[in-house]
Amino acid sequence: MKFGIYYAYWAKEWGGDFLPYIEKVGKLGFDVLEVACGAFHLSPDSYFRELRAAAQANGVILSGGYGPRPEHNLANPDNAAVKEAFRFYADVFRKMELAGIDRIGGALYSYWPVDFAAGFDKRADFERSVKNMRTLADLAADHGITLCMESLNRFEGYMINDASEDTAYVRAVDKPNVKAMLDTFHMNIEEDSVPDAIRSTAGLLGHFHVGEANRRCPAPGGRIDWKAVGGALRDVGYDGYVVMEPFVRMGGTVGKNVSLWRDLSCGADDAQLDALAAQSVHYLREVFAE
Ligand SMILES: [Mn+2]
Repeated sequence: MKFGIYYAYWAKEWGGDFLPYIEKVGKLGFDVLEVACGAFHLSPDSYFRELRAAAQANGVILSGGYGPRPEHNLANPDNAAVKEAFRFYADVFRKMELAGIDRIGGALYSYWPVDFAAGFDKRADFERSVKNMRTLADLAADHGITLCMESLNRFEGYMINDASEDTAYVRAVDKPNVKAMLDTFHMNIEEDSVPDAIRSTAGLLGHFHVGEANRRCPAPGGRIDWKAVGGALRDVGYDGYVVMEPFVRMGGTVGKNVSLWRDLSCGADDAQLDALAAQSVHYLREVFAE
């Protein structure tokens, strides 16, 4: 297993320049930097070659995340809109390959955050999403990319809320580069047993996010049993990435999208945030090896 962190720990807006984070996370003890792919269309090809070179120079692996905007919702009954979404994703995948990124995770099967007031038809959306995901999987395969379907809690999504819905979706799509993805923050809300949920994804798990119940960095003394999480990942032979996705600072679109209305960083400055992340990855490596 490789250990990573999502750049948005330090950011208030999605996108931006990921280059400075590559060296930073390497120095903090991470193997992987996860970046947001939703704004890839705004940067030229040369930028993604720079990302690849910087990652190689620092011994850091890059992974991708995306919470699709409504116009990229694969469950949309409007076929013309879905066709536009395929065009958007094709450009993202090509740039991911330039940057050396071989996997992307998130609610790629739907959109995020969901506007529940708009209403939805879960069954019909599932069927359209599965059909369109098969096409998206082929587009991704052209660039050697795996798509990871992140199970989200009920307050952020409706199509895949737990590991059983996740594996059902992945089996329905039935493409080798479409995998399940779990996040301990969401699992803490939805699963009867976090370790059993992980074990139920054996052979299908493509990506894994970690965070405390309140999305702080994993640490001893919290409500997630990290030893049990690591044990379950080992039970299923998981050899992918474990990426922490802490959100502790309010503000901006990031703070709004993750519903952060209080300062969970306790007023930490940048140096203190760095130190917390470094302690956390050190702890995870130790407890997952037990
Ligand atoms: Mn996540």
